[in-house]
Amino acid sequence: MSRKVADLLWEMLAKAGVKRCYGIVGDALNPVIDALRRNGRIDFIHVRHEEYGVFGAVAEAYLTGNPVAVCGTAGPGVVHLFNGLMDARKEGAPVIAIAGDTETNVLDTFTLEELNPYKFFDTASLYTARVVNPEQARSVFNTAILTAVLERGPTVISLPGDVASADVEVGSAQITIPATPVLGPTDADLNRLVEMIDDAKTVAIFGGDGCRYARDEVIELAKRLKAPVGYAFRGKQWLEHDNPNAVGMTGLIGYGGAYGAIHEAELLLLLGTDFPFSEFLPGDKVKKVQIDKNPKHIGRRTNVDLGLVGDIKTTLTMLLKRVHEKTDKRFLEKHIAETNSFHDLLQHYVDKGPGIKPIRPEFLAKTLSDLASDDALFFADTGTAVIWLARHISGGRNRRLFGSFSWASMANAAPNAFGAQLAYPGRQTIALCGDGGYSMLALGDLLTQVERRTPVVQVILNNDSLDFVKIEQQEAGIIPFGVDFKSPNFAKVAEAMGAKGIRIEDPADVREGLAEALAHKDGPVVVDTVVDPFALAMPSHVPFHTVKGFTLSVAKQVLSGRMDSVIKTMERNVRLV
Ligand SMILES: Cc1ncc(C[n+]2csc(CCOP(=O)(O)OP(=O)(O)O)c2C)c(N)n1
Repeated sequence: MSRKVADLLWEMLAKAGVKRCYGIVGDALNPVIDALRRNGRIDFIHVRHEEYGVFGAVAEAYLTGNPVAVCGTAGPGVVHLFNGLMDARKEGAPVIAIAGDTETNVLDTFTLEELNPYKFFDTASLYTARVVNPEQARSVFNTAILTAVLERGPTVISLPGDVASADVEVGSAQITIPATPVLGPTDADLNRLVEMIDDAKTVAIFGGDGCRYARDEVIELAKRLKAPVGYAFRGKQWLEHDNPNAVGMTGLIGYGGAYGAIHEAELLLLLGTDFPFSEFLPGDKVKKVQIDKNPKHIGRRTNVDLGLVGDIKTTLTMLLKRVHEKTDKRFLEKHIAETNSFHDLLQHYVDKGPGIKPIRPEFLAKTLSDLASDDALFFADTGTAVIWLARHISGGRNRRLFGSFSWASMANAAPNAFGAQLAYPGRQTIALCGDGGYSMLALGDLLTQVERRTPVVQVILNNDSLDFVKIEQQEAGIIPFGVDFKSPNFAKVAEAMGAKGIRIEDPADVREGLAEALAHKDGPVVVDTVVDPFALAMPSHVPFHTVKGFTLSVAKQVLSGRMDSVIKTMERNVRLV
């Protein structure tokens, strides 16, 4: 049967489970979008910036597990997809990009908007194809879809307009997606692991996103081994809530007893994590076993004594049948106590929050967590928002916490929440945004949210600065520079754009303002909260170079006449208030 290449594309994508395509149309994409309209099964989400669309798609694809399409037209439109596709790659989200391309009769002539897709997407995409002949189409679409779904990441189909509108002969637009294979370790490695566990007096666990489907198994293993469980940011939502052995996170935004537990254990089990901050992982004093379904993760961040390639659920299910229970609880109790005392410390600015102006972000985040529903979806911008999310937003069996955790792009939270709201209409979707991030990318597409009346709650930490970088600069021992700016009253801007706007300047209004925002169901709401720009967030374990950096920065600030900001940083962080 004959059909246009672009018709075949949407038929196959729809059969593969794609429900939405986010993007902006234009020249090369016009025949593609015309076919999408004819197809009628895929919702086209016209965004104001392609990158916003990809961040929306990443959240949808990550949360649902289904492939999601994005599109941008030849040259500049395609370039705008890139940052989001990097995010999809790092977060493991099946996103399929349809990149408009110049007509085949002018390829490689340096014509207007021409871009070599192979070179350009090389770093981001798991598979990039340029369709220059309709005969390629079925095979290319099949490979792009299967690679995205089974290898969990972005793929790119570069499609010149003339090929998109050409006829193609195919039997049917069938696409068959096999289930992801389940990997398990060998018996020999499993036996070795059991021996190592038996030989160790104390065991700690550190988990990441690979524990997504293995929460119950990890908790059971920890219970049997009396092992404290720490986690990377991507493991927090699976391993923290309702887990009596949870000891928090390590790393730059760490809290609780995780750092101590993984450094003092005789044996550390690294489960489904590619945690990138090697300096927060123990050295050779601690024996380490890493289990991951991706063989490339084994030993990448730290030396390991044993590596097992396997999916965490499958491997732990096998392990639980062989492992011997430990009885000594002292190690676990020590690190739980440490975690509890750190929680008391974290609670300080939450408890004092109602009386402190400008608003403490700790108090804001905790109040938000308390008021949100049990199945809320939370997203945090890269910036201080991730710190407050990690420390003060509680997870739960049905809650989800997501961000640009591995790629760490700014401005992800609002588009993430938008994509999540489209995928789960009516469910509370909450974005904790930086004012830098919000004005970078989110503001224009607030109009998209207004048009779609998506009830996304966007809470902006309005601190007139790139605060996270300000903290980084101080840690590095330099005087903060290039990090201050003036933010508008975002609530007024939002109102002018047709959204609901709430401005909160007084801590006494935090609870009521957030409750009003969460209750608003008729479209987007922007909560502009004026927060303390001097609130510091130190990790539970502060490396020596951080202490040194802060001291140096403070000295330099004093010497360069910035005593006022030094005093404010001190008085707002040493619990004088
Ligand atoms: C696209 C991009 N540009 C720059 C950075 C570096 N960066 C990381 S956090 C941050 C500051 C974010 O500021 P803001 O959104 O205002 O949040 P805050 O930290 O003030 O809460 C910057 C510039 C980045 N991660 N991504």
